[in-house]
Amino acid sequence: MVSNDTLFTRAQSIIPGGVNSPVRAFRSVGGTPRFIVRGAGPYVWDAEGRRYVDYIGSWGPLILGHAHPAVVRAVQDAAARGLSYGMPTEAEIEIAERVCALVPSMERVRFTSSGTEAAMTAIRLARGFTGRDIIIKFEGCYHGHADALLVKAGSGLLTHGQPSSSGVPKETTQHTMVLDYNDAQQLEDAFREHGKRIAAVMVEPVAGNMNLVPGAPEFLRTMRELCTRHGSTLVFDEVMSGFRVALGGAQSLYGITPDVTVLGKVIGGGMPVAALGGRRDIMEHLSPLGGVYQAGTLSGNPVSVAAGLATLSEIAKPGFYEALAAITGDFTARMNAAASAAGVPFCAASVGGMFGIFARATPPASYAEVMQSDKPLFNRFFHLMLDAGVHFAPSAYEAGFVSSAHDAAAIDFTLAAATQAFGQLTLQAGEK
Ligand code: KE4
Repeated sequence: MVSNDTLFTRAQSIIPGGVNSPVRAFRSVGGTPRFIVRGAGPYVWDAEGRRYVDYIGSWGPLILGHAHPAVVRAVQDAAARGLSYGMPTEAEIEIAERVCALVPSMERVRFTSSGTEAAMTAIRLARGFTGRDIIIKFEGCYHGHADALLVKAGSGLLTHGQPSSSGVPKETTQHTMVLDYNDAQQLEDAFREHGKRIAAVMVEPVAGNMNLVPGAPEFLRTMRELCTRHGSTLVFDEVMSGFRVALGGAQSLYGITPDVTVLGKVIGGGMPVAALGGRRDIMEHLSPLGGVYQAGTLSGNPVSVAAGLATLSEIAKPGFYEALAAITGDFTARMNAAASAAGVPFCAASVGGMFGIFARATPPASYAEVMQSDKPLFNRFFHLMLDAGVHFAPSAYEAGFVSSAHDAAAIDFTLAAATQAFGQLTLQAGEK
């Protein structure tokens, strides 16, 4: 058996930070990432043979749990017929028809291999469709790592954003404005000042990249109304919330119809599938019909699409989301009760199969409130739980995910560990 430490040292000798996506490196929580060798249902096992109840779920895609038999079988069958053609297949038509039937705002859809590609394309499409440049996004929302979206708030309220990453020229972000999430007044002000120059507003309707912060209905309604009035494109980034908070995504919960939706994660069931879709008159500006270019060698890949179709078949079954929301709601309610009983400033909240655990007394409703969380306290909780065999997201600023495979045994195991952890945090606080 090789230890996680040995693997991490070896990984860091050849991969920057030892990981292929930064959040996996545990730099926010400290310690050594667990190198996973297999998953089954709600569990993963690391290189040292330790089992964890998994609440990362590959950051959202694993809504059926790990190695679901129907998904594995679909992938095996597709792979045995060939891995990729770079030529159209009927399966791509089928997944397009299924996704558009489940998300009626999507009259046309184009598939990509990652959410970043889909979000980047949605921005380019909105600019091509409107002939305008300004994009509005919100502090705390993440839409992948395309240059135009790696932007933090500018110095002034309605000034243009500053790059949030080195290597991004400020000319690339000068047309991106970053406002406060859930602040409808700021949005009104921005449209009053720039309205006819705004190509798009891009938002996570239920934000999951600053931990879980649901969009306020008034905020999203104002956004819809302003985009309609000014001819700007409303883009819902539902890469995380799509097929996660409800079968029809957040847009079905709020009853708001965006012009373009970005999807990912669940629609691939763990394989690389993402998509953008929306109004036909907008989508037909995409190449080869229109002048907005977009392409991808493995877009609509048959093996990935097979995983997506198998996943969509399972989640479309009657009662799936009611059961998932019930498991997740019960979990967060019991976490709140355990934290309250221990007298520690923790709380939890959920929307469908997505949840947040916060090191603060009440769930945050804004980025500023998220930033008031007690990060060191969260990190101590994270490691107490990890040592007890429960793997939450290695960051105080990430949402968590429950799958349909999280049965009573997994949830009860988690609550027993959390009760112990909260008790130890209380003891530590008493020793200070
Ligand atoms: P990908 O390029 O990672 O497939 O999707 C980017 C993306 C776009 N939009 C939203 C709302 C997203 O949440 C994401 C990716 N989410 C992160 C989780 N915080 C993926 C995890 C990671 O970066 O490793």
